[in-house]
Amino acid sequence: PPSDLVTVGIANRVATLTLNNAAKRNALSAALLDALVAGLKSLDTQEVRVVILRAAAGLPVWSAGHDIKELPRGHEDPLGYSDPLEKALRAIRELPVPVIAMVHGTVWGGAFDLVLSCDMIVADETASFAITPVNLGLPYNTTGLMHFIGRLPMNLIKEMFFTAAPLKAADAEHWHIVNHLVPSAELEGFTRTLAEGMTAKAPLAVAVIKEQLRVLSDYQPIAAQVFERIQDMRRQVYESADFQEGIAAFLEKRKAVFRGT
Ligand code: KGA
Repeated sequence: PPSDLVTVGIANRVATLTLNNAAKRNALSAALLDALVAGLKSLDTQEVRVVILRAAAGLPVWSAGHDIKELPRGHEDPLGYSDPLEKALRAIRELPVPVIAMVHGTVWGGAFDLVLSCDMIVADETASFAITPVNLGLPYNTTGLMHFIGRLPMNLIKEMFFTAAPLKAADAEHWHIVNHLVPSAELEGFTRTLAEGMTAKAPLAVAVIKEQLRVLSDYQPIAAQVFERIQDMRRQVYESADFQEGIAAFLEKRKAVFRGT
């Protein structure tokens, strides 16, 4: 059934998917992500040649990231393969047409992974980007880290992950996180022009180049033992008292006190 959490509009072969839950700051709940994936799957990619992913007009928060209330409370991988966020990231990355993230406002946690999983980002001066698992005591997943490694320099990744501090729009432009930084008043027009410029290009070539870039940038052979060691280290983190504390602190609207246990 259509959901009002994500609306879909199509004009001139460009589909616009709009995250539309202002009250919850577009937190990436299972319901919102399922609606996003359903919206993407509903597109006829013969007809639609480009997708724009945006938040509803004027919201100061583009998305608050993973719905923290829906994170499993310990003893379960918080970002497992079947997590709704992971499914949505794959749906965007595997979609055979370009997806442009149009960003007005602040982007948090898993929502940063979401916009980085789009093929390009256009933002305005209100945009900022933060990756925040260390505020929650959450061990980020390996696939997610691969998304960052494929896109950003290692020193920036480390600064962003270790500080959880939002990166301002100008710095995001400096680090090539955004393809274009444009004034707020021009954001929609600029993004639409960029999208429409791709709609007449050869769709088979576009689709296969997108898929080649995905497969090549994801390609990272890793020994089974190494992967299992990383998973075991992650398990110790999501089973820790600190992870419980991180989530509890968010729910109780207070600062977390981490003890390293
Ligand atoms: N999950 C669940 N609910 C959220 C939420 C989230 N990520 N962010 C906001 N909400 C809810 C919040 O509980 C409140 O609900 C409402 O949205 C408005 O939030 O009305 P209620 O029921 O109390 P708030 O905080 O009042 O809005 P604000 O003052 O405008 O502040 C907006 C921000 C975005 C600054 C603030 O809400 C915030 O800091 N949110 C958490 C941002 C964050 O750390 N996200 C990362 C989530 O982790 C994540 O994605 C992963 C996987 N990670 O980092 O590894």
